[in-house]
Amino acid sequence: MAKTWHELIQELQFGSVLALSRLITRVENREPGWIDAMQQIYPKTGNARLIGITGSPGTGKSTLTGQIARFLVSLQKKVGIIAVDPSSPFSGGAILGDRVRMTDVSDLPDVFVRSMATRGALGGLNQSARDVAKIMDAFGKDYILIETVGVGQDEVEVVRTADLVMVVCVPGQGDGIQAIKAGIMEIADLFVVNKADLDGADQVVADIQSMLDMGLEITPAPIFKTVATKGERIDELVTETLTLLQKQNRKESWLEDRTREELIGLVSKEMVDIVKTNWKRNGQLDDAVRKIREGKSDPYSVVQKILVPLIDAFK
Ligand SMILES: Nc1nc2c(ncn2[C@@H]2O[C@H](COP(=O)(O)OP(=O)(O)OP(=O)(O)O)[C@@H](O)[C@H]2O)c(=O)[nH]1
Ligand SMILES: [Mg+2]
Repeated sequence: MAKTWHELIQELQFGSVLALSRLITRVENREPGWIDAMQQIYPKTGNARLIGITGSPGTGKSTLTGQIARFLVSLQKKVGIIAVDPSSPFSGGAILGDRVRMTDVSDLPDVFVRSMATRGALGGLNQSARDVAKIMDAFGKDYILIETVGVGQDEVEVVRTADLVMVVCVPGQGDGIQAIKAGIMEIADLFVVNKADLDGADQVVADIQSMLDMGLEITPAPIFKTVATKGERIDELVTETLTLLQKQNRKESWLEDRTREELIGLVSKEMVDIVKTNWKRNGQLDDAVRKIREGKSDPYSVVQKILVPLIDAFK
């Protein structure tokens, strides 16, 4: 017999990693009852801080994430890692790559690693990542590291909602700084120039610095040179991260915006799902399509018909 939501949530609170893993899967799959479950989980959240780690592909984000986790564990902190993988869950390659590089980390007690595919997240990438983070939070994680490639809009959205955002750059990537400029620069609370063992790291620091100098920030984001593979300067990076988090750089208005966006996102998704499910069940979708094709109706009239009762409900 499969466990009930209630049983899993109880086990989650007793520290069962298996329950944590199962709850995440069920919520990700939007199994019936998931909203009720999240409702019960929500009051147990609020302790964990979310750290977004983003940057171009191959900049060493996973290696860095692993090192940060390791350092946090040495400070007796409990860590969750969400690795958002750009490849499909079925292509395997990149996910396996992440698993391999993070194996030593996930073997550490108090570190829980979860990979998520960019595509195919039933609740949308951003919402699914937030759900996963909340379940980890309720489990008792102190810090949740979210790694995403900073290329697509969806991936940037995911880290944008974190309490602190690290942008990872490397030397020798001609487009390194160029890639950062496109939308990610503004969301960085902290810059990491990783692979500082390679030539040109100081140039990258200088490039970022000059970009920051052009900005209007009163306190520009600090820049750290690291060598993730050797764990160099990870201690300083984490210490500064924790200091920044303690100062709470997010304003109440920002937090309100985040809540507002989440609410609107959830409602739109759920409403569309309800309409789709019912349409399919009662055959109205096929009906409408046929009528439109036969020229007996049009998409606007169909939409209007659905919206009227909704609008009435809000009167
Ligand atoms: N020389 C050098 N190589 C590094 C450093 N950090 C990571 N690497 C190497 O860079 C490669 C990519 O590292 P990952 O940690 O997988 O990078 P990533 O940004 O997570 O990659 P994607 O998730 O595929 O975008 C690996 O071969 C690492 O060993 C570093 O500080 N110096
Ligand atoms: Mg990675």
